[in-house]
Amino acid sequence: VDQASGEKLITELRRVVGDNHVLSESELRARYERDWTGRFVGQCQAVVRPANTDEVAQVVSILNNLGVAAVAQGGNTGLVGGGVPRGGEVVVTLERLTEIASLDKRSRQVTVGAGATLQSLQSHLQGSGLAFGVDHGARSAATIGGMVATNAGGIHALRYGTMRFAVAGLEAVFSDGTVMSRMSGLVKDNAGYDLPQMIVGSEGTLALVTKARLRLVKDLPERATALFAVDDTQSAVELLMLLRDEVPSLEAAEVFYKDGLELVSSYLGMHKPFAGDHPAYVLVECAASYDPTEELAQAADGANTRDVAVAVDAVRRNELWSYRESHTEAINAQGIPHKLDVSVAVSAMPEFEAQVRELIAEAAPQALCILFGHLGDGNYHVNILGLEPDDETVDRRVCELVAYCEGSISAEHGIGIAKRDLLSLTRTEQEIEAMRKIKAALDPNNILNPGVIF
Ligand code: 2HG
Ligand code: ZN
Repeated sequence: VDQASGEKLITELRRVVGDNHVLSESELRARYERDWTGRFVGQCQAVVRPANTDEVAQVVSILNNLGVAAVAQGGNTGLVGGGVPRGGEVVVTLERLTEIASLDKRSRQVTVGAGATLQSLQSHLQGSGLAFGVDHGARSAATIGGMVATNAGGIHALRYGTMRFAVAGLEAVFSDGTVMSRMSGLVKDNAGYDLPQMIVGSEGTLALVTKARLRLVKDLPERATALFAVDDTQSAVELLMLLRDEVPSLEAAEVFYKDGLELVSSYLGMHKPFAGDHPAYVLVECAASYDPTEELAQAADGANTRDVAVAVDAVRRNELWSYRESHTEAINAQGIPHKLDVSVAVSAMPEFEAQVRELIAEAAPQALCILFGHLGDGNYHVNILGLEPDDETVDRRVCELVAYCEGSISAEHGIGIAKRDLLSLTRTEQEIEAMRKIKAALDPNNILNPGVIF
Protein backbone atom coordinates (compact mmCIF):
# COMPACT_ATOMS: atom_id res chain seq x y z
CA VAL A 1 0.00 0.00 0.00
CA ASP A 2 1.45 3.38 -0.85
CA GLN A 3 1.42 5.94 1.91
CA ALA A 4 -1.00 8.39 0.29
CA SER A 5 -3.74 5.80 -0.26
CA GLY A 6 -3.12 4.34 3.22
CA GLU A 7 -3.69 7.78 4.72
CA LYS A 8 -6.77 8.40 2.60
CA LEU A 9 -8.21 5.10 3.85
CA ILE A 10 -7.58 5.92 7.51
CA THR A 11 -9.07 9.40 7.10
CA GLU A 12 -12.22 8.06 5.47
CA LEU A 13 -12.66 5.36 8.11
CA ARG A 14 -12.16 7.90 10.92
CA ARG A 15 -14.84 10.09 9.43
CA VAL A 16 -17.31 7.22 9.86
CA VAL A 17 -16.43 5.69 13.22
CA GLY A 18 -14.49 8.48 14.96
CA ASP A 19 -10.73 8.75 15.57
CA ASN A 20 -10.70 6.43 18.57
CA HIS A 21 -12.16 3.55 16.67
CA VAL A 22 -9.63 3.24 13.90
CA LEU A 23 -6.56 1.57 15.35
CA SER A 24 -3.53 1.99 13.16
CA GLU A 25 -0.64 1.75 15.65
CA SER A 26 0.91 -1.69 15.79
CA GLU A 27 0.58 -2.12 19.59
CA LEU A 28 -3.15 -1.49 19.39
CA ARG A 29 -3.62 -3.72 16.36
CA ALA A 30 -1.66 -6.62 17.79
CA ARG A 31 -4.40 -8.46 19.64
CA TYR A 32 -6.57 -8.50 16.52
CA GLU A 33 -3.75 -9.78 14.32
CA ARG A 34 -3.00 -13.03 16.08
CA ASP A 35 -5.33 -15.98 16.53
CA TRP A 36 -5.96 -17.65 19.88
CA THR A 37 -3.54 -20.51 19.25
CA GLY A 38 -0.70 -18.32 18.02
CA ARG A 39 -0.52 -20.29 14.77
CA PHE A 40 -2.06 -17.62 12.54
CA VAL A 41 -0.60 -14.12 12.58
CA GLY A 42 -0.78 -11.38 9.94
CA GLN A 43 -0.51 -7.61 9.72
CA CYS A 44 -3.47 -5.47 8.80
CA GLN A 45 -3.55 -1.81 7.75
CA ALA A 46 -5.91 -0.92 10.56
CA VAL A 47 -8.54 -2.26 12.90
CA VAL A 48 -11.86 -0.49 12.65
CA ARG A 49 -14.54 -0.68 15.32
CA PRO A 50 -17.92 0.43 14.01
CA ALA A 51 -20.65 1.03 16.58
CA ASN A 52 -23.71 -0.09 14.63
CA THR A 53 -25.00 -1.56 11.38
CA ASP A 54 -25.00 1.75 9.59
CA GLU A 55 -21.33 2.32 10.41
CA VAL A 56 -20.47 -1.23 9.33
CA ALA A 57 -22.20 -0.56 6.02
CA GLN A 58 -20.30 2.70 5.48
CA VAL A 59 -16.99 1.07 6.38
CA VAL A 60 -17.55 -1.83 3.98
CA SER A 61 -18.57 0.54 1.24
CA ILE A 62 -15.35 2.55 1.67
CA LEU A 63 -13.26 -0.62 1.57
CA ASN A 64 -15.08 -1.85 -1.52
CA ASN A 65 -14.56 1.44 -3.33
CA LEU A 66 -10.86 1.48 -2.50
CA GLY A 67 -10.42 -2.23 -3.20
CA VAL A 68 -9.20 -2.96 0.32
CA ALA A 69 -10.04 -6.33 1.85
CA ALA A 70 -12.10 -6.67 5.03
CA VAL A 71 -11.58 -9.37 7.65
CA ALA A 72 -14.60 -9.58 9.94
CA GLN A 73 -13.73 -10.47 13.51
CA GLY A 74 -15.86 -11.39 16.49
CA GLY A 75 -14.34 -12.76 19.68
CA ASN A 76 -11.24 -14.05 17.88
CA THR A 77 -11.75 -17.57 19.17
CA GLY A 78 -11.66 -19.17 15.71
CA LEU A 79 -9.19 -21.99 15.19
CA VAL A 80 -8.67 -22.07 11.41
CA GLY A 81 -7.19 -18.61 10.78
CA GLY A 82 -10.39 -17.23 9.21
CA GLY A 83 -10.78 -14.26 11.55
CA VAL A 84 -7.29 -12.76 11.53
CA PRO A 85 -5.56 -10.89 8.70
CA ARG A 86 -3.11 -12.49 6.31
CA GLY A 87 -1.54 -9.14 5.34
CA GLY A 88 -2.77 -5.74 4.20
CA GLU A 89 -6.47 -6.05 5.02
CA VAL A 90 -8.59 -3.99 7.38
CA VAL A 91 -9.96 -5.90 10.35
CA VAL A 92 -13.58 -4.96 10.98
CA THR A 93 -14.35 -5.98 14.53
CA LEU A 94 -18.00 -6.29 15.46
CA GLU A 95 -17.16 -6.13 19.17
CA ARG A 96 -19.13 -2.94 19.81
CA LEU A 97 -22.40 -4.36 18.46
CA THR A 98 -23.29 -5.92 21.79
CA GLU A 99 -26.92 -4.99 22.12
CA ILE A 100 -29.39 -7.71 23.11
CA ALA A 101 -33.01 -6.73 22.56
CA SER A 102 -35.72 -7.62 25.00
CA LEU A 103 -36.91 -11.15 24.89
CA ASP A 104 -39.91 -12.01 22.73
CA LYS A 105 -41.51 -14.71 24.84
CA ARG A 106 -44.40 -15.34 22.48
CA SER A 107 -42.20 -16.20 19.53
CA ARG A 108 -39.47 -17.59 21.80
CA GLN A 109 -36.91 -15.51 19.94
CA VAL A 110 -34.45 -12.78 20.73
CA THR A 111 -32.50 -10.32 18.58
CA VAL A 112 -28.82 -10.20 19.38
CA GLY A 113 -26.03 -7.92 18.13
CA ALA A 114 -23.14 -9.66 16.38
CA GLY A 115 -20.66 -8.59 19.06
CA ALA A 116 -22.56 -9.94 22.07
CA THR A 117 -20.72 -12.87 23.60
CA LEU A 118 -22.41 -16.21 24.03
CA GLN A 119 -22.03 -15.83 27.78
CA SER A 120 -23.72 -12.43 27.78
CA LEU A 121 -26.67 -13.97 25.93
CA GLN A 122 -26.78 -16.79 28.48
CA SER A 123 -26.80 -14.29 31.36
CA HIS A 124 -29.45 -12.22 29.61
CA LEU A 125 -31.72 -15.27 29.42
CA GLN A 126 -31.17 -16.40 32.97
CA GLY A 127 -34.42 -16.61 34.91
CA SER A 128 -36.55 -16.14 31.78
CA GLY A 129 -37.50 -19.80 31.44
CA LEU A 130 -35.82 -19.85 28.05
CA ALA A 131 -32.29 -20.74 27.01
CA PHE A 132 -30.05 -20.72 23.96
CA GLY A 133 -29.54 -24.18 22.48
CA VAL A 134 -25.93 -23.78 21.29
CA ASP A 135 -23.15 -23.82 23.86
CA HIS A 136 -19.39 -24.40 23.80
CA GLY A 137 -16.27 -23.91 25.88
CA ALA A 138 -15.26 -20.53 24.41
CA ARG A 139 -18.53 -18.97 25.64
CA SER A 140 -16.91 -16.08 27.51
CA ALA A 141 -15.25 -14.62 24.40
CA ALA A 142 -16.97 -16.10 21.34
CA THR A 143 -19.54 -13.76 19.83
CA ILE A 144 -22.92 -14.51 18.28
CA GLY A 145 -21.85 -12.98 14.95
CA GLY A 146 -18.77 -15.19 14.80
CA MET A 147 -20.83 -18.21 15.76
CA VAL A 148 -23.28 -17.48 12.94
CA ALA A 149 -20.47 -16.87 10.45
CA THR A 150 -18.88 -20.23 11.30
CA ASN A 151 -22.06 -22.20 12.01
CA ALA A 152 -20.65 -23.11 15.42
CA GLY A 153 -21.57 -26.53 16.78
CA GLY A 154 -20.47 -27.20 20.33
CA ILE A 155 -21.63 -29.52 23.08
CA HIS A 156 -25.41 -29.50 22.66
CA ALA A 157 -25.63 -30.15 18.93
CA LEU A 158 -26.89 -33.68 19.49
CA ARG A 159 -30.03 -32.24 21.07
CA TYR A 160 -30.51 -28.81 19.51
CA GLY A 161 -28.41 -28.81 16.35
CA THR A 162 -25.78 -26.27 15.30
CA MET A 163 -26.12 -22.47 14.93
CA ARG A 164 -27.92 -22.98 11.63
CA PHE A 165 -30.91 -24.42 13.49
CA ALA A 166 -31.01 -21.47 15.87
CA VAL A 167 -30.90 -18.73 13.24
CA ALA A 168 -34.42 -17.50 12.49
CA GLY A 169 -33.26 -14.32 10.81
CA LEU A 170 -30.20 -12.21 10.06
CA GLU A 171 -29.11 -8.69 9.40
CA ALA A 172 -25.92 -8.51 7.37
CA VAL A 173 -23.90 -6.16 5.21
CA PHE A 174 -22.98 -7.21 1.66
CA SER A 175 -19.69 -6.29 -0.02
CA ASP A 176 -21.09 -3.14 -1.65
CA GLY A 177 -22.30 -1.81 1.68
CA THR A 178 -25.97 -2.67 1.22
CA VAL A 179 -27.79 -4.03 4.25
CA MET A 180 -29.93 -7.15 4.20
CA SER A 181 -32.39 -7.25 7.05
CA ARG A 182 -34.47 -10.40 7.38
CA MET A 183 -35.39 -10.23 11.02
CA SER A 184 -39.06 -11.15 11.19
CA GLY A 185 -38.18 -14.62 12.42
CA LEU A 186 -41.05 -16.28 10.59
CA VAL A 187 -41.23 -20.02 11.14
CA LYS A 188 -42.48 -20.47 7.60
CA ASP A 189 -41.03 -18.27 4.88
CA ASN A 190 -40.47 -19.89 1.52
CA ALA A 191 -40.50 -16.73 -0.54
CA GLY A 192 -37.38 -17.36 -2.58
CA TYR A 193 -33.84 -18.28 -1.59
CA ASP A 194 -33.04 -18.37 2.11
CA LEU A 195 -30.34 -15.72 2.18
CA PRO A 196 -29.71 -15.79 5.95
CA GLN A 197 -29.01 -19.52 5.83
CA MET A 198 -26.61 -19.00 2.94
CA ILE A 199 -24.61 -16.59 5.11
CA VAL A 200 -24.53 -18.99 8.08
CA GLY A 201 -21.19 -20.79 7.89
CA SER A 202 -19.79 -18.59 5.10
CA GLU A 203 -16.88 -17.46 7.30
CA GLY A 204 -17.03 -13.77 6.49
CA THR A 205 -16.73 -14.33 2.74
CA LEU A 206 -20.28 -13.41 1.65
CA ALA A 207 -21.40 -10.73 4.12
CA LEU A 208 -20.68 -9.26 7.55
CA VAL A 209 -23.23 -10.39 10.10
CA THR A 210 -24.45 -7.49 12.24
CA LYS A 211 -27.47 -8.97 14.06
CA ALA A 212 -29.14 -12.33 14.46
CA ARG A 213 -32.70 -13.26 15.29
CA LEU A 214 -32.26 -16.39 17.39
CA ARG A 215 -34.64 -19.20 18.22
CA LEU A 216 -34.60 -20.18 21.88
CA VAL A 217 -35.41 -23.41 23.70
CA LYS A 218 -37.08 -24.13 27.01
CA ASP A 219 -34.70 -23.75 29.91
CA LEU A 220 -34.22 -27.09 31.67
CA PRO A 221 -33.05 -26.35 35.19
CA GLU A 222 -32.65 -29.88 36.56
CA ARG A 223 -29.30 -31.28 35.58
CA ALA A 224 -27.09 -34.29 36.11
CA THR A 225 -23.60 -34.90 34.76
CA ALA A 226 -21.82 -38.23 34.58
CA LEU A 227 -18.30 -39.21 33.65
CA PHE A 228 -17.98 -42.81 32.48
CA ALA A 229 -14.71 -44.68 32.17
CA VAL A 230 -14.87 -47.17 29.30
CA ASP A 231 -12.67 -49.74 27.53
CA ASP A 232 -12.38 -48.05 24.18
CA THR A 233 -14.18 -46.03 21.49
CA GLN A 234 -16.38 -48.99 20.55
CA SER A 235 -17.68 -49.12 24.13
CA ALA A 236 -18.13 -45.35 24.09
CA VAL A 237 -20.29 -45.61 20.97
CA GLU A 238 -22.34 -48.44 22.49
CA LEU A 239 -22.85 -46.38 25.62
CA LEU A 240 -24.04 -43.48 23.48
CA MET A 241 -26.56 -45.72 21.70
CA LEU A 242 -27.91 -46.94 25.03
CA LEU A 243 -28.19 -43.42 26.45
CA ARG A 244 -29.92 -42.12 23.33
CA ASP A 245 -32.49 -44.91 23.63
CA GLU A 246 -33.11 -44.75 27.34
CA VAL A 247 -32.31 -41.25 28.53
CA PRO A 248 -34.61 -38.67 26.90
CA SER A 249 -32.94 -35.89 28.91
CA LEU A 250 -29.57 -36.48 27.20
CA GLU A 251 -28.07 -33.12 26.21
CA ALA A 252 -24.35 -33.75 25.67
CA ALA A 253 -22.09 -36.75 25.12
CA GLU A 254 -18.38 -36.01 24.85
CA VAL A 255 -15.35 -38.23 24.54
CA PHE A 256 -11.71 -38.01 25.57
CA TYR A 257 -8.89 -40.40 26.34
CA LYS A 258 -6.28 -41.32 28.93
CA ASP A 259 -3.50 -39.09 27.55
CA GLY A 260 -5.80 -36.06 27.32
CA LEU A 261 -7.04 -36.52 30.86
CA GLU A 262 -3.46 -36.85 32.06
CA LEU A 263 -2.49 -33.59 30.37
CA VAL A 264 -5.56 -31.67 31.57
CA SER A 265 -5.30 -32.88 35.18
CA SER A 266 -1.70 -31.82 35.50
CA TYR A 267 -2.38 -28.52 33.69
CA LEU A 268 -5.25 -27.71 36.08
CA GLY A 269 -3.50 -29.18 39.10
CA MET A 270 -6.58 -31.34 39.68
CA HIS A 271 -6.84 -34.88 40.92
CA LYS A 272 -7.89 -37.36 38.28
CA PRO A 273 -11.57 -38.28 38.55
CA PHE A 274 -11.03 -41.99 39.31
CA ALA A 275 -8.54 -43.89 41.43
CA GLY A 276 -7.29 -45.87 38.43
CA ASP A 277 -6.54 -44.96 34.82
CA HIS A 278 -8.83 -45.95 31.99
CA PRO A 279 -8.42 -45.97 28.21
CA ALA A 280 -11.39 -43.74 27.34
CA TYR A 281 -13.93 -41.46 28.98
CA VAL A 282 -17.44 -40.38 28.09
CA LEU A 283 -18.83 -37.23 29.67
CA VAL A 284 -22.60 -37.02 29.64
CA GLU A 285 -24.97 -34.21 30.58
CA CYS A 286 -28.69 -34.61 31.13
CA ALA A 287 -31.16 -31.75 31.48
CA ALA A 288 -34.90 -31.82 32.10
CA SER A 289 -37.71 -30.10 33.93
CA TYR A 290 -37.67 -33.10 36.32
CA ASP A 291 -34.62 -34.50 38.11
CA PRO A 292 -32.88 -36.63 35.43
CA THR A 293 -30.57 -38.45 37.87
CA GLU A 294 -32.79 -41.50 38.16
CA GLU A 295 -33.10 -42.21 34.45
CA LEU A 296 -29.39 -41.63 34.01
CA ALA A 297 -28.50 -43.95 36.91
CA GLN A 298 -30.81 -46.64 35.60
CA ALA A 299 -29.27 -46.54 32.15
CA ALA A 300 -25.79 -46.51 33.69
CA ASP A 301 -26.65 -49.73 35.52
CA GLY A 302 -27.25 -51.53 32.29
CA ALA A 303 -24.13 -50.14 30.60
CA ASN A 304 -20.86 -51.94 30.12
CA THR A 305 -18.53 -49.43 31.74
CA ARG A 306 -15.49 -49.58 34.02
CA ASP A 307 -16.42 -46.80 36.42
CA VAL A 308 -18.72 -43.81 36.71
CA ALA A 309 -18.87 -40.54 38.65
CA VAL A 310 -22.19 -38.70 38.83
CA ALA A 311 -22.62 -35.07 39.87
CA VAL A 312 -25.75 -33.00 40.41
CA ASP A 313 -24.52 -29.88 42.22
CA ALA A 314 -23.07 -27.13 40.05
CA VAL A 315 -19.58 -27.14 41.58
CA ARG A 316 -19.02 -30.85 41.07
CA ARG A 317 -20.64 -30.78 37.63
CA ASN A 318 -18.29 -27.99 36.56
CA GLU A 319 -15.38 -30.00 37.84
CA LEU A 320 -16.32 -32.96 35.65
CA TRP A 321 -16.79 -30.62 32.68
CA SER A 322 -13.40 -29.00 33.22
CA TYR A 323 -11.67 -32.31 32.40
CA ARG A 324 -13.22 -32.04 28.95
CA GLU A 325 -13.38 -28.30 28.37
CA SER A 326 -9.79 -27.60 29.40
CA HIS A 327 -8.34 -29.80 26.68
CA THR A 328 -7.85 -26.88 24.28
CA GLU A 329 -6.01 -24.72 26.81
CA ALA A 330 -3.94 -27.56 28.24
CA ILE A 331 -2.81 -28.54 24.74
CA ASN A 332 -1.90 -24.98 23.78
CA ALA A 333 0.16 -24.63 26.96
CA GLN A 334 2.41 -27.36 25.50
CA GLY A 335 3.05 -25.60 22.19
CA ILE A 336 1.26 -24.61 19.02
CA PRO A 337 -0.82 -27.57 17.84
CA HIS A 338 -2.13 -28.51 14.43
CA LYS A 339 -5.88 -28.76 14.88
CA LEU A 340 -8.03 -30.93 12.71
CA ASP A 341 -11.70 -30.67 13.51
CA VAL A 342 -13.30 -33.51 11.60
CA SER A 343 -16.44 -35.61 11.58
CA VAL A 344 -17.34 -39.13 10.58
CA ALA A 345 -20.48 -41.19 11.11
CA VAL A 346 -20.73 -42.15 14.79
CA SER A 347 -20.47 -45.80 13.76
CA ALA A 348 -17.16 -45.08 12.02
CA MET A 349 -15.55 -43.45 15.07
CA PRO A 350 -13.81 -46.58 16.45
CA GLU A 351 -12.22 -47.37 13.10
CA PHE A 352 -11.23 -43.75 12.48
CA GLU A 353 -9.71 -43.39 15.92
CA ALA A 354 -7.55 -46.49 15.53
CA GLN A 355 -6.42 -45.51 12.05
CA VAL A 356 -5.67 -41.87 12.78
CA ARG A 357 -3.48 -42.81 15.73
CA GLU A 358 -1.63 -45.34 13.61
CA LEU A 359 -1.19 -42.85 10.78
CA ILE A 360 0.23 -40.13 13.02
CA ALA A 361 2.53 -42.52 14.87
CA GLU A 362 3.91 -43.61 11.52
CA ALA A 363 4.04 -40.23 9.72
CA ALA A 364 5.33 -38.20 12.67
CA PRO A 365 6.71 -40.48 15.39
CA GLN A 366 7.94 -37.45 17.37
CA ALA A 367 4.45 -35.89 17.49
CA LEU A 368 1.93 -36.12 20.30
CA CYS A 369 -1.64 -36.70 19.18
CA ILE A 370 -4.48 -35.83 21.55
CA LEU A 371 -7.96 -36.83 20.49
CA PHE A 372 -11.19 -35.61 22.01
CA GLY A 373 -14.52 -34.33 20.86
CA HIS A 374 -18.25 -34.57 20.55
CA LEU A 375 -19.15 -38.25 20.61
CA GLY A 376 -22.82 -37.64 19.83
CA ASP A 377 -21.92 -35.86 16.58
CA GLY A 378 -19.10 -38.10 15.35
CA ASN A 379 -16.91 -35.01 15.77
CA TYR A 380 -13.25 -35.57 16.66
CA HIS A 381 -10.79 -32.82 17.49
CA VAL A 382 -7.48 -34.22 16.35
CA ASN A 383 -4.81 -32.10 18.02
CA ILE A 384 -1.21 -32.75 17.03
CA LEU A 385 1.73 -31.27 18.93
CA GLY A 386 5.31 -31.32 17.76
CA LEU A 387 4.85 -30.54 14.05
CA GLU A 388 6.33 -27.52 12.29
CA PRO A 389 3.61 -24.82 12.07
CA ASP A 390 3.60 -24.76 8.26
CA ASP A 391 4.22 -28.44 7.59
CA GLU A 392 0.92 -29.62 6.16
CA THR A 393 1.80 -33.19 5.29
CA VAL A 394 0.27 -34.82 8.35
CA ASP A 395 -2.80 -32.57 8.15
CA ARG A 396 -3.35 -33.72 4.60
CA ARG A 397 -2.98 -37.38 5.46
CA VAL A 398 -5.44 -37.11 8.36
CA CYS A 399 -7.94 -35.38 6.09
CA GLU A 400 -7.42 -38.04 3.42
CA LEU A 401 -8.31 -40.63 6.02
CA VAL A 402 -11.42 -38.61 6.88
CA ALA A 403 -12.38 -38.58 3.20
CA TYR A 404 -11.80 -42.33 3.00
CA CYS A 405 -14.14 -42.74 6.00
CA GLU A 406 -16.72 -40.60 4.17
CA GLY A 407 -16.51 -37.86 6.76
CA SER A 408 -16.02 -34.10 6.62
CA ILE A 409 -12.67 -32.31 6.92
CA SER A 410 -14.40 -29.61 8.96
CA ALA A 411 -17.11 -30.47 11.44
CA GLU A 412 -17.60 -27.16 13.22
CA HIS A 413 -14.56 -24.86 13.01
CA GLY A 414 -14.78 -24.09 9.30
CA ILE A 415 -12.16 -24.12 6.54
CA GLY A 416 -10.51 -20.74 7.16
CA ILE A 417 -7.07 -20.67 5.66
CA ALA A 418 -5.97 -23.78 7.53
CA LYS A 419 -7.81 -26.22 5.29
CA ARG A 420 -8.47 -24.39 2.04
CA ASP A 421 -6.08 -26.60 0.10
CA LEU A 422 -7.89 -29.66 1.43
CA LEU A 423 -11.45 -28.62 0.61
CA SER A 424 -11.62 -30.82 -2.49
CA LEU A 425 -11.06 -33.91 -0.35
CA THR A 426 -14.66 -33.87 0.85
CA ARG A 427 -16.42 -31.48 -1.57
CA THR A 428 -16.78 -32.17 -5.29
CA GLU A 429 -15.37 -29.98 -8.04
CA GLN A 430 -18.94 -29.07 -9.04
CA GLU A 431 -19.80 -28.02 -5.49
CA ILE A 432 -16.69 -25.87 -5.18
CA GLU A 433 -17.43 -24.29 -8.56
CA ALA A 434 -20.97 -23.44 -7.38
CA MET A 435 -19.52 -21.90 -4.20
CA ARG A 436 -17.10 -19.81 -6.26
CA LYS A 437 -19.95 -18.54 -8.44
CA ILE A 438 -21.94 -17.46 -5.37
CA LYS A 439 -18.86 -15.76 -3.97
CA ALA A 440 -18.13 -13.92 -7.23
CA ALA A 441 -21.75 -12.79 -7.58
CA LEU A 442 -22.00 -11.40 -4.05
CA ASP A 443 -18.46 -10.07 -3.75
CA PRO A 444 -17.27 -9.23 -7.27
CA ASN A 445 -14.21 -7.32 -6.04
CA ASN A 446 -13.24 -10.16 -3.70
CA ILE A 447 -12.89 -7.89 -0.67
CA LEU A 448 -14.65 -10.03 1.97
CA ASN A 449 -12.14 -12.29 3.69
CA PRO A 450 -10.26 -13.19 0.50
CA GLY A 451 -8.21 -16.34 0.79
CA VAL A 452 -10.60 -17.94 3.25
CA ILE A 453 -12.35 -21.19 2.19
CA PHE A 454 -10.93 -21.10 -1.37
C1 2HG B 1 -14.03 -27.90 21.69
O1 2HG B 1 -14.88 -28.74 21.38
C2 2HG B 1 -13.66 -26.86 20.70
O2 2HG B 1 -13.54 -27.86 22.81
C3 2HG B 1 -12.15 -26.73 20.51
O3 2HG B 1 -14.29 -27.10 19.47
C4 2HG B 1 -11.52 -27.97 19.97
O4 2HG B 1 -9.33 -27.25 20.60
C5 2HG B 1 -10.00 -27.94 19.83
O5 2HG B 1 -9.46 -28.64 18.97
ZN1 ZN C 1 -15.67 -28.75 19.54
